[in-house]
Amino acid sequence: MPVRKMTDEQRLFFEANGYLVIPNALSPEELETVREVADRAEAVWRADPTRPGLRKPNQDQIQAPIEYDQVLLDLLAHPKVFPIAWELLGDDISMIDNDYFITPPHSKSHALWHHDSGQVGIYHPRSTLMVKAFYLLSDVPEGGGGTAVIPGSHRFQNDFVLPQVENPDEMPGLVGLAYPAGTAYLFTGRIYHAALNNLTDFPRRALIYNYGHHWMKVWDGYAPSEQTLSKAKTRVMRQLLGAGDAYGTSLAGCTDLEEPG
Ligand SMILES: O=C(O)CCC(=O)C(=O)O
Repeated sequence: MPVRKMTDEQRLFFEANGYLVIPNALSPEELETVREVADRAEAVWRADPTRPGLRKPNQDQIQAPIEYDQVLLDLLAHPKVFPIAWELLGDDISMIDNDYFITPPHSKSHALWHHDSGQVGIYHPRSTLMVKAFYLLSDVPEGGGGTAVIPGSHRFQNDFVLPQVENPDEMPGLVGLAYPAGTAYLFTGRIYHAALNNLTDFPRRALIYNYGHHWMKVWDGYAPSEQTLSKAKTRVMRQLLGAGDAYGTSLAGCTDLEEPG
């Protein structure tokens, strides 16, 4: 049976806006499991300051959560979300980086307005170099430190000058991605996005999986370990973890996320 990818409504929405929201991407049972393993990963990371990531007053970044647990690795190919990134990027999709972000209560933005992909020599308004998928592990209300995007800004010309705002919450036209835990959203790396201030009493928790093309280098510090690579048993997962020739590897003809690799 073919892998179900995007509906026409989703294709149109993404094409026009540059992002897409998947309500209830994680079932209540999945959410509970993912939260448990994310908590365990966080405890291991906090107990060992040599583990990679950022420890800042406005952001804890547990780098490469796929290294901590099979469940966090499996999310990279989640059947409700990964096929969408696959359709958007094409058959040469691969993982570029992955993170677990915790935004402390009452903290200022850790990411002002930016694009993720700005490679030279590319006509960005027509290109999709990266697609990032977020899984919310906590409810994110308005003012809760969530991501915001400027819809349609992935099509802005390369020389477009964004208004300069000191406070990212004040960008005209922004759309805040404030949703309940279990929601996933994806956006193209070319859309202007930011993390807003967390004005609430609660941390914001999100897992982030960034996809690009197989011929792109993995972001520094995110190359999977040999141990993680050895856990990749499917064709999809092996490609996502970078196995295979940079230019000749493809998911063309793959109709089953579980096809052995
Ligand atoms: O934390 C967020 O919501 C935004 C993070 C961000 O800007 C990014 O992943 O590029």
